[in-house]
Amino acid sequence: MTLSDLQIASFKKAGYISPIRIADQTQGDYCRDQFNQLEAREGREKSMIGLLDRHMDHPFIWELATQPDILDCIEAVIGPNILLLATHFFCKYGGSSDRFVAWHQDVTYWGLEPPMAVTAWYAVDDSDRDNGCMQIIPGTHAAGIREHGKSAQDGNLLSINQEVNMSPEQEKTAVDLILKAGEMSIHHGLTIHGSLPNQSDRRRCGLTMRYVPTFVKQVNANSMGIRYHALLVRGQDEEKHFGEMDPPSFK
Ligand SMILES: O=C(O)CCC(=O)C(=O)O
Repeated sequence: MTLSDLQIASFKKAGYISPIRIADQTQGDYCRDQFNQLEAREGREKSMIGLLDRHMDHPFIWELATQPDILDCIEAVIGPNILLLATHFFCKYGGSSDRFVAWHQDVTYWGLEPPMAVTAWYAVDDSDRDNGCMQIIPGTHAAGIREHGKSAQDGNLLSINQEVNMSPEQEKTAVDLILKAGEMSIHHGLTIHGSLPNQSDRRRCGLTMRYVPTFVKQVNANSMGIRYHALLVRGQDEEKHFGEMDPPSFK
């Protein structure tokens, strides 16, 4: 798959690209069915934000994170040598849930040097305004790392309740990333984004896949005290900043 010049230019200027179709109906249904099984085993509470790096024990996640079409898009924006840093589900249930994701930048608390990463957000379910799709503030990646405080609102799904303050004027420029199941968006690690509570009676689940070029190092543990086990998913890793991890084996 190739991104158009227009899409790449939009990533550079606005800090995101959306939507990009990745899976057809059958593949999308398969992925949702696999997630449903994982959710049934792990329970809803954990499925909201507690399913981290399950590409190591679930082939459907590994297959998605290494799918050539996704890696082609990632290569177009970060170059040919690519590490999969992490995967993480963000799942918000319908009903009266107050769970939301406060405005933030991804790389602020990841301990990376340079602070550079790209996220592919794959829609397991249809994701729209009603069920709390992701929102981004275009162009915010260009201003570097912003200071984050703590959210005053209950229900923030982020690891340390972080939030970057946005003025009402800035919030007015937010764009809804409306995706059908099987589509994805890509955002720059400095682009400010978040999502509102799910006000529908439908689940909204997305799989985030985080990628970095091989020249990026982790110089500090992330906000959860974790050192990443990054895996080479395309190209060459001459720097070996994350060591040499074997890819998962599902035999
Ligand atoms: O899925 C969401 O609502 C937010 C995702 C997010 O914050 C991220 O990709 O870092």
